[in-house]
Amino acid sequence: MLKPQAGATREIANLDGIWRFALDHADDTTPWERALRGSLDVAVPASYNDQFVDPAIRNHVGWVWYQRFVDVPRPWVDGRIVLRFDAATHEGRVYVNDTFVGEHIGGYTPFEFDVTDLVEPGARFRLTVGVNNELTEHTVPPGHIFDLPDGRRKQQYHHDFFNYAGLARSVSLLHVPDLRVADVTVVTSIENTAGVVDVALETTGSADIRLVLRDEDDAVVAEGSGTTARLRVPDANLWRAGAAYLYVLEITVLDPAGGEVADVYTVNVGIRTVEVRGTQFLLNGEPFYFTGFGKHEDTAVRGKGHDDAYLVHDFQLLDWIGANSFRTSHYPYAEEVLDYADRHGIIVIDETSAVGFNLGVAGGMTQRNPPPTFSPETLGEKTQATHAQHLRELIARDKNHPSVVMWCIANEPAGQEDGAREYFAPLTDLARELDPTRPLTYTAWLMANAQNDQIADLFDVVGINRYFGWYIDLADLVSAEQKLRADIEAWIERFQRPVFMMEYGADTLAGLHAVDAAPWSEEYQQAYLDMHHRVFDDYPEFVGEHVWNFADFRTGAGLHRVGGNKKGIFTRDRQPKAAAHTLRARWSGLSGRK
Ligand code: GCB
Repeated sequence: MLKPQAGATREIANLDGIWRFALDHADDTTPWERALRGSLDVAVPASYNDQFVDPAIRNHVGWVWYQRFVDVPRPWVDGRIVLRFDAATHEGRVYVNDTFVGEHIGGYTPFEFDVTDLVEPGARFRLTVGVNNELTEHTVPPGHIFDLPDGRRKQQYHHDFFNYAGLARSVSLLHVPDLRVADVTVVTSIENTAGVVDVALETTGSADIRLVLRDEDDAVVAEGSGTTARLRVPDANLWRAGAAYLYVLEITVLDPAGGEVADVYTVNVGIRTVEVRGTQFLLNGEPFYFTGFGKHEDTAVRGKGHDDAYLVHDFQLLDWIGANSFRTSHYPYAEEVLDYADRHGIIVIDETSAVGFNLGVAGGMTQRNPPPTFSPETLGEKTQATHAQHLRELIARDKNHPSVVMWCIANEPAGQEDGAREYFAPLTDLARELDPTRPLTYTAWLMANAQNDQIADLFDVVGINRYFGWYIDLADLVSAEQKLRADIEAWIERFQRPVFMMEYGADTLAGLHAVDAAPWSEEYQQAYLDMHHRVFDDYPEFVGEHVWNFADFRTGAGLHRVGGNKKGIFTRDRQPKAAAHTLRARWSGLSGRK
């Protein structure tokens, strides 16, 4: 799905701002038919939970309602009018005045509806959006809802971050031409010093196509025509980590009858290649070593709301600390983040929202006698179909970003359990069919090891999340180091492919110091990281280190969660803990590890 764009043939009316807000009421089954009850207002984009002080709102399980009036610009008489939601977490239902327009399931990918026939240029309409945050056995991520005897409903889930919900990304009304670009796929390759840009286009009707590729100085470097074309850039500037170079592909759609310009759409193109060969991860044919973090979209008050200032600041911190990459744990991030990564040469591992696929874990703790994760009654065909749909939407949205070098299909599934292979094999097949150009990975949890894992060979890169020295061998880094080495060696030996530490970290309370480096102190986090780095450096098959987490973040309630997860290298308000300096010293000198 194309990102909205304003230009010669397209316009955007941004609908962010203050909307009316209400929780769902059992005695009002058609809230979209009139002004929402009550006096609550809410900011968009932002999760709704922490904007209010009422726990009944913060912990609400079910539907909430957003509403505002929208003025349709008078000049929008020709063409189509489209309502676009960058995301509604986890499910959205949209009404224009009294009419139901459509719904979308999946909390982190965009959706849109053509409302041309329902609205009138020059007039206003009432836009009501229902958003549901329920997680069940069939949603991705999964969860379970308990009906308590007193009538309350409680949401349980298996992942370790707060179930923020609402309209956390932008909403807009688009004006697009009838005859337009519907989709575009750009794949790049390198031939000696030339860049090759393969373009495949879909349009809404038959059209003549003109393609122009410009460099950063706006000079034309290649031209072409037709819905599939190969453009060649002699002496191309490659897109590299830390040194992004973006060409701009301008697609002009011409009306075949009169030759008039119907639509113009542009795409940023980074010429680069990605490949896994043996135990190496190659970027532009050269071994690449990832340094960085698993991140979250998480800030105070906004929850998962996208915020441009935090975006800029977080990338500044990545640069300051010497990180070259991050993983969009544990869901697709706002598209603005990927655009920014494209422009600044930060590498992204793009993850689906398949997290908590492990019924043996709840609230971050292992459960006794859990049910099987993969079975017809638990995560079965229905969940798999939803997962496949999420994967399609993720790849459709992000396929053209040069910063995205790998798809992460799931975080910490129960890969050691029976049924895991049957569940994942069709999904890895699907991902390869949708995008044959990018490697695949997933992250293995601590209890899935090289001996019992049933799925790692379906992927190109073995991603492991390891907490030796934290959940295992707390305060005993000597034993932790022995176990870590044994674990890594076993993965390498069995799978003979690149191994990537996707998560390692220790909860740390900023300001807590201990001369004996006791757990939770800043000294322990430093010692823990030092031990890991000593180990990583001994294995040439190791291709990356992503510390868990970039910053402290909010979680559900848990005995071991003191004001959230504190494994951040930065606090939630982005101040460095001592370990930030440890990483900065290491990563600044690491560029030439291989
Ligand atoms: C993990 C999860 C991550 C948690 C982390 C932790 O393995 O992938 O979502 O937050 O551990 O801190 O326990």
